[in-house]
This record gives sequence, C-alpha cells and structure tokens, in this order.
Amino acid sequence: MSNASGNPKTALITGITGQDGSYLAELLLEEGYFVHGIVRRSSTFNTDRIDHIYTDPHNADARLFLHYGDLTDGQNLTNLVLNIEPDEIYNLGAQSHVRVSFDNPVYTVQTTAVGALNVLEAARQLNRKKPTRVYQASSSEMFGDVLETPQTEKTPFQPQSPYACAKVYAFHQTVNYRHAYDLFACNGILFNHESPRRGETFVTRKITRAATRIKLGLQEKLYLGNLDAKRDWGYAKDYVRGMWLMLQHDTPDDYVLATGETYTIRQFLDYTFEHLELDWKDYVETDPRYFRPTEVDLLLGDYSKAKNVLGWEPETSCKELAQLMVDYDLELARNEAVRATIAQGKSA
Ligand code: NAP
Ligand code: F7E
Repeated sequence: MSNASGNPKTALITGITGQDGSYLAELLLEEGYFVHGIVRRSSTFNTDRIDHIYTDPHNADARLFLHYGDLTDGQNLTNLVLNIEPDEIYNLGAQSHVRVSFDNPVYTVQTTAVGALNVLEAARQLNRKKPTRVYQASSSEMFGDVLETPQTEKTPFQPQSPYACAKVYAFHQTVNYRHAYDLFACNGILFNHESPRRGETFVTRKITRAATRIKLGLQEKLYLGNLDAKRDWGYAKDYVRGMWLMLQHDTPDDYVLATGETYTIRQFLDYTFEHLELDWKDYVETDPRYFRPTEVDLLLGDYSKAKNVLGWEPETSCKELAQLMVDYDLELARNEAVRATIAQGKSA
C-alpha cells in the first residue's frame, strides 16, 4: 500500500498490545505498511500478542516499531504523531472492560474519552502539515438500553456504564473533528468481537478457558453472572479488516460492524461445552460478583451500510467462533496439564 508520495503507508496503532491491535498490526504488515505501536510501560511484559510479528528494529527490513506512551499523556502522543507522521492512526487503546469501568470510572474516562481526544488533537496538528486519517474504536455498548432493534448508525445512544459514556464522548468528538477541522476521522461502531486472543475476563474467553480446563480435570467449576444477556458476537480477525476498509474509502463516515445475529450467554455455553462433549449445567454456578449495576440486555447490529459502501461482511458464525476458541484453549490446557504432571514428578 502506497501513499500519495508513492511511499509505503505508515500507520500508528494505540492499543497494539490488545486483541484488536495485534490482528490489525498483522493485517497492515501483510498490506505492506510500516506499523508503529504505542505500548504502556509495565513491570511485566505485555507484548505477548505481538511477539510473533516483532523483529529487531535495527534490522534493515524491520517494519514494526514500538514506542512507550499512554493515552492520558497528550504531549507524548502529539510528539509521537508529529515525529512518525502516520498516514493512518487507529485509536484502539482504552480501558475496555465494562464491569471494571464501574470500579474505575474516572480512570476509564481519562483513558477512553480524554485519551481519544488527545489522539484527535495530535492528528489535527499533523493534518495541518500532512494529511492523516483517524479510526476511532467506538462500541455497540453506546446503544446501551437500546431504543430500537436491530441497531444501526442512526440508532440513538443510551449508554449504561462509565465505559459506554466515555465511548459516546469519544464518538461525538470524532464526528466534531471531522466537521470542525475537515479531519478524515471515522467511527467504527463495533459489536462484540472475540478470538483466541480475547482477554480472559471477557465472558466468551472466560467460558472457553474454563470449559477446556474442566475437560482436562484442571478446574471443577465456572462462576458467571447474568446468563440471559444477548450479544452479537463476531470474530475479531474479520472486524479489523472492516476498520482498515473505513480508512481506505474516499470519504470519512461512521459504520456499524456486526454479524446480524444475537445469542444469549447460555447459547454460547451450549456451543462451547457441546464441542467438548460436556453439559455446562453440571459445572456452571452463579456468582453475584459478576452482575453489573446496570446491564445491557440485548445487542443486535445491522451492518448493511458497511456491506453496501465498503463491501465488508463477517465471515465467521458464533458457533464457528466458539469452536475455534475452544480448539485453541484446549491446546493451552493440554500444555498446562503436561507442566502439572512434570511438576508432580519432580516433587515425588
Ligand atoms: P483490549 O484487548 O482490552 O486492548 C486494549 C488496549 O488498550 C491494550 O493494548 C491496552 O494496553 C491499551 N490501553 C489501555 N489503557 C491504555 C492507556 N491508558 N494508554 C495506552 N494504551 C492503553 O481491547 P480490544 O478488545 O482489542 O478492543 C480494542 C478497542 O475497541 C478498545 O478501544 C475497545 O474499547 C473497543 N471495542 C472493543 C470491542 C470488542 O468486542 N472487543 C467492541 C467495540 C469496541 P495493555 O495491553 O497494556 O493493557
Ligand atoms: O460481557 C455477561 C455480562 O464482559 C458480555 C467489551 O469488549 O463488548 C465488550 O463488552 C455479557 C454481559 O463484554 C459474566 O454481564 C455474565 O452481559 O464479555 P463481556 P461486554 O460487556 O459486552 C463491547 C462491545 C465493548 O465495547 C467492550 O469493550 O456477559 N456476563 N457472566 C459476564 N461477563 C463477564 N465479563 N464475566 C462474567 O463472569
């Protein structure tokens, strides 16, 4: 992929160490981009999801570069953006856990709302010298206590958590920067998307990790909260292609990415445990700790606009998604079982 000057395109990704950031980095490298990512300093390594694509930056053929930074540090973001001069900026960084946002509302707003504004400000400054494009990771959580079903780009927002309120702020600022400063800025309103790289405290991955450990005798019970909520679950790898397509289009706009199907947590449990020839009702118990002060009961997206304008469609069904996550996690559990057996042998 080349820019207007005929050089390979350069992209900057915030949240590159997360689920989506890692898949997007892979896609952009495949498309020939130079990819820069912002990584938070941590006392333990937090780059597991991208270690397989990282090469020594001193190598002449290196195309992935990492920089320390934080969304709450606007000066640092501006310096990075002005130095790197990316053709495209993908703002995927966020405190992304809805339940945690009730415990840490102020931090969630600083990262997810003000952090997005910091990215837009940095982009606005670069855009005065050189055109740049911004993708903002907006969320179906903004629909909250939904006012219509299915939800489209025109459905009003009714957020139900500090996380969702922060994302609504970031959504509107993205539209505002598009109108006020003529910045090429797009919101992807993405419905839940999962993968073997999903954080282990989100419900799908929590289920597939636990079910595979139960299958191998490493765990006895799985404690969950509300099993009746319905979600429109897609595969993260399909969704990062949609993000990229938004920034390749002639004009900036906002798009829903979804599958158009919705399932309860119970149905996801069915798909997972059936694939392992187990019955989840023998293992799952409720723990009120996982209930939320306010819940989003039903999400179901209509992705017609993305299909018609961008040619984007999801390729993976919820059942296929559950199965591919189980297959991956079963391998992890097998390795864990082998390590446990070796450790037992050493102590015998
Ligand atoms: P994720 O796995 O939780 O990744 C979040 C990323 O943000 C991580 O790289 C994290 O770094 C980084 N981050 C957190 N706080 C930061 C800070 N203060 N400064 C810089 N980076 C920070 O999330 P994801 O599932 O990939 O989602 C990507 C984006 O899409 C998020 O903005 C999320 O809110 C949004 N979204 C997700 C979904 C979904 O279903 N997955 C749906 C709609 C929208 P560490 O690795 O150091 O923690
Ligand atoms: O919860 C219920 C929970 O945490 C899904 C984020 O990526 O998608 C994600 O947010 C549902 C909720 O995802 C447990 O109450 C039951 O109804 O996997 P989740 P989420 O809250 O939908 C949106 C689109 C984003 O933007 C977010 O960044 O599952 N549930 N029992 C549980 N959820 C969790 N986490 N853990 C449980 O034990």
